Amino acid sequence: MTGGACVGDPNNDRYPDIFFPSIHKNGKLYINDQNGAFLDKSTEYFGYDMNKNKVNRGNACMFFDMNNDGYDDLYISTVGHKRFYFFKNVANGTKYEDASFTAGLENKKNDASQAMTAGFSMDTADVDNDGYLDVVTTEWLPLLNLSPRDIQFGKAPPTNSRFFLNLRNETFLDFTAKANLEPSLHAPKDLYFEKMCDELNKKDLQYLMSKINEPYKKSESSGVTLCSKPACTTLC
Ligand SMILES: [Ca+2]
Ligand SMILES: [Ca+2]
Ligand SMILES: [Ca+2]
Repeated sequence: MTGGACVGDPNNDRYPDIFFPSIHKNGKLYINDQNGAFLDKSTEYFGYDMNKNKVNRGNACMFFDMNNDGYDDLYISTVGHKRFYFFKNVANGTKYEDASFTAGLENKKNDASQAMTAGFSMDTADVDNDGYLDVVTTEWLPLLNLSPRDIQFGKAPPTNSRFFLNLRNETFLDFTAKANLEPSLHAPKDLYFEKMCDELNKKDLQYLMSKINEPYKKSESSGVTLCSKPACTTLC
């Protein structure tokens, strides 16, 4: 899915809750009342005035527990904005605080390029088997951010397609290049959907992608081992 709602359990009561991102408004969090209904708890969790756009240009979203405290944290990709949003779950599952920059998940565009985000789907998996979930994000049109001069000199695109390694201290490291996942100038455009998995349980990463009107397929760089020694010795 390129964008849309996500399901998680931010209050850790074992009843699934729903977040709906919004391009033009803040997005809404509905908490399961355990009786077949969902209650809009956006203001309580985010503390924002719904009439003011605090979370701009939301597109896709994903709940995942980045620090294994039992409470799902929330990541939101954006389109046509300067950054993504990452919300840390605090106060025993009753509030979210914007931890985008402290966690290293702001996924900003290259400041010099004046480029805007084009974030699409995201996924999470424990790629290095350290017990902490890692994150992959994708971008709709990675080459939009390049000037003709950038392309001429082969500059790597400052794309929102990133792989973030969880450093187990509530921060993430952009590990895209070291994981051999940096989109190249010849990378497929319109990369819409990704999935990380370990289908053969070989403790490595298969990186799956699809393009418009093409079937879901495994990328040529499948089987990237992210924590082979010695590359990750100091990081994992
Ligand atoms: Ca719940
Ligand atoms: Ca958490
Ligand atoms: Ca991990």
